Amino acid sequence: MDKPRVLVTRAIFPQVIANLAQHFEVTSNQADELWSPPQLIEQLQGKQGVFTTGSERIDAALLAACPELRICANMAVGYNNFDLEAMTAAGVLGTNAPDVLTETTADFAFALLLATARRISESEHFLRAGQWSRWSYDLFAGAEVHGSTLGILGMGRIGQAIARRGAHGFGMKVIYHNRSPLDEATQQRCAARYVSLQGLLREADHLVLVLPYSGASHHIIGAAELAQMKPTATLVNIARGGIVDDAALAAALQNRIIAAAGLDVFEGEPKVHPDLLRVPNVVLTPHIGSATLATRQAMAQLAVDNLVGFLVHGKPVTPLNEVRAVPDK
Ligand code: 8YV
Repeated sequence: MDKPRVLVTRAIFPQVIANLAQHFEVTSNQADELWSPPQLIEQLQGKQGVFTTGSERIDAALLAACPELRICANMAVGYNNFDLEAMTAAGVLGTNAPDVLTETTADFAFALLLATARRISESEHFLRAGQWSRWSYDLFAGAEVHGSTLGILGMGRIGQAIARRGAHGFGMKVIYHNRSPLDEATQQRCAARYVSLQGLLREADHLVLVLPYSGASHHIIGAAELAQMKPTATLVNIARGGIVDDAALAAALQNRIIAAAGLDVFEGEPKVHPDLLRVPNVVLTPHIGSATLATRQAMAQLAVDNLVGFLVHGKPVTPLNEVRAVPDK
């Protein structure tokens, strides 16, 4: 029997291609060309599976043009690039890559929080520019992290891992808002208290955004929400661009409505709102929250395991929707 055919949309660890090649006829993109939607459709012709990153949009138009496609395996925990409803309707499975990146991403949230609160990027730019001539009592004086109030919007696995670091590592008071409160045992493990969104905005010294992007979370932090935060507060977004209204945030940073922000994700990335590039009190990183080699390897391997699990054994590891297993289709 012919091997199923799988497309890998972006450059990836050579070992991943080798692992896939044991089970599939693989078309890879090790040249890392950026394909337009029509180019992606063209590449997908005759393929049963696709290894995607968070950047490729899988929607009804693509699915209609790729009738042989059975599974899209995302090398990302977030899957807002998938129209899951359209995928289910088309009988196409979606899988994501949860758990393997939780602790690494929570580490990064703290790195960004600390860099933002303690003004690390801003002060390094100052030093590199040769502007450091003497010590002074308030030189890059920032906000306290230990003992402060950590607010978390979105209390899934990564939010909880951030809460544990804040409460047990930095002695922070942790408050959170989520669609629904956590069960009592989980809440205790995180030493976290559920509050309303308004309470979160008003009480947090450092607010970290870790919620999935959807129509409901689009611009959930805009000018009105920023105005409710403390003028000394910092905002950290490691979730998705579009959750924050970047233009409103740049204005709030410029006008010192809040003290500082740390952003790993942007609306329309890799483009960054030009006003954010102009304000000094923001730390900007290029979507590297999960970027350690070990974690990226684990995420990629989970996508491989999902492709093999589904297309070869009829049983994916981390499915997002329910579709009939391949042999029955
Ligand atoms: C990925 C992420 O690096 O997992 C996610 O949801 O945002 C990142 O860890 C990115 O989506 C590329 O796949």
